[in-house]
Amino acid sequence: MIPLPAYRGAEVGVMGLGRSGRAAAAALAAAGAHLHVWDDRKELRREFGNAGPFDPFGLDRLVWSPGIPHLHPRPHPLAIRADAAGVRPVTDISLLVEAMPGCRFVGVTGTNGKSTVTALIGHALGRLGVAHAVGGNLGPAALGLPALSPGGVYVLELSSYQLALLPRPAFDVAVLLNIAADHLDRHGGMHRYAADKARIFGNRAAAIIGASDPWCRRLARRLQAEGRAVTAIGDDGPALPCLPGLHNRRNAAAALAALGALGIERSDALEAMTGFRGLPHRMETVGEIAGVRYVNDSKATNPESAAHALASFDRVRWIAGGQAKTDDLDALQPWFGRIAKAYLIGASQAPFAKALSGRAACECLGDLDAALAAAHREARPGEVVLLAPAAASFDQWESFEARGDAFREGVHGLMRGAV
Ligand code: UMA
Repeated sequence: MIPLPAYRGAEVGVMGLGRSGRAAAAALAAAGAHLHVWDDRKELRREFGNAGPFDPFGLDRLVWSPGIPHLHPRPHPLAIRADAAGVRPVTDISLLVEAMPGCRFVGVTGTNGKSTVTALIGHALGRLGVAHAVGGNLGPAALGLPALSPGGVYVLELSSYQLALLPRPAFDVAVLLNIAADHLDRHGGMHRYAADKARIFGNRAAAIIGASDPWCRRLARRLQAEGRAVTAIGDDGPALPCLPGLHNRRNAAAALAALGALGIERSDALEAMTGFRGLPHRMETVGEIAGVRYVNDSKATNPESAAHALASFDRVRWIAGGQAKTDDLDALQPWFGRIAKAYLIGASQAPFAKALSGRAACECLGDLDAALAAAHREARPGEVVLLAPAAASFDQWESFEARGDAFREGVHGLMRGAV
């Protein structure tokens, strides 16, 4: 837990009692702050012994959970009251950065790949014996991380929600991997989303930026025009055994650049990165049956991310669909030729079938079990059965993790049956 002595006796509000709010409340209570907590779920308020109304007026600080809208699509009523009271909501990230001034901070964001890059940097620092902690959007929450001695490195995955609430520069090294349409309702459109992502650079961080999309390229040019040193991430990153695909070479290049910005020699960083086993639900090979590989990329919740997955294999039995962020599958256009057949599921199966019509063979199967069974039946040796839904999971699952777990269990069941 992060010590917060500056908050002893302060009046601090904590809005939202999920993972980040709970960690913040625990750290603030341990510091001796006067806590005022709120969550729209009554049972959570009760758990914290708070029965009364929540008034932002007079608060010294208001710690705001990232998932609660403070501007778009509509500000939460308490955000409006906080604004009227002159109290600006911040996230737990700000409190962590203020509390650990002797440490170094690496921030990693991007629409896709940020968890992998965050974990890869953390893995390499561990292999190199550098004191570090990894968390943020990836979890654990910022204020639940251990307190590091001066010189230690916090590697934080940052969501656009967290960045939108960041009042001032926070990071020594900032990585922006890519920008594609996502969470647009929460940011009020693509320009605002890109601007919120750009907040990661502040006015001093060593800037590492992907070069594969126009939003990032434009931002890199702007930072260079301001005289900032910018490292552009190309396609020439190292190929790590557990990270297949071109996009993962870019992810590895970004991690390498971040380690370089921390002063680590390239050869040491490269050696430390090998042995990284990847994260679950991200291009995770879960089994092989009769020459067919089964890959769980349940985290591919938008078409751009699914395109990276399709690009990684020559011939794919593609399981896709769910709660679509868009019915437009044009981001996948270059890779339609790699689809042996698409097995469509969930709420978006009909619009996805329409988008694929005349471009790739497809069938609407309804749910994951039926799609996996059909793909397994029809796959030929050398092909890959790939779960990369290009859509969120919430129409049929609690989370992308639950969806990926079900896929993995299904494959393991097929493997047992195949023995
Ligand atoms: N709540 C309200 N009013 C609302 C909305 C929510 O009171 O209008 C309350 C809920 O009842 C709940 C709490 O707020 O009790 C949830 O807060 P939260 O949504 O901020 O979620 P946390 O549990 O605090 O988790 C957050 C991140 N969640 C989001 O940004 C949505 C977690 O990222 C992160 O791991 C965690 O902090 C620790 O830092 C998850 C995520 O889905 C992985 N992130 C999104 C993504 O990756 O796409 C951005």
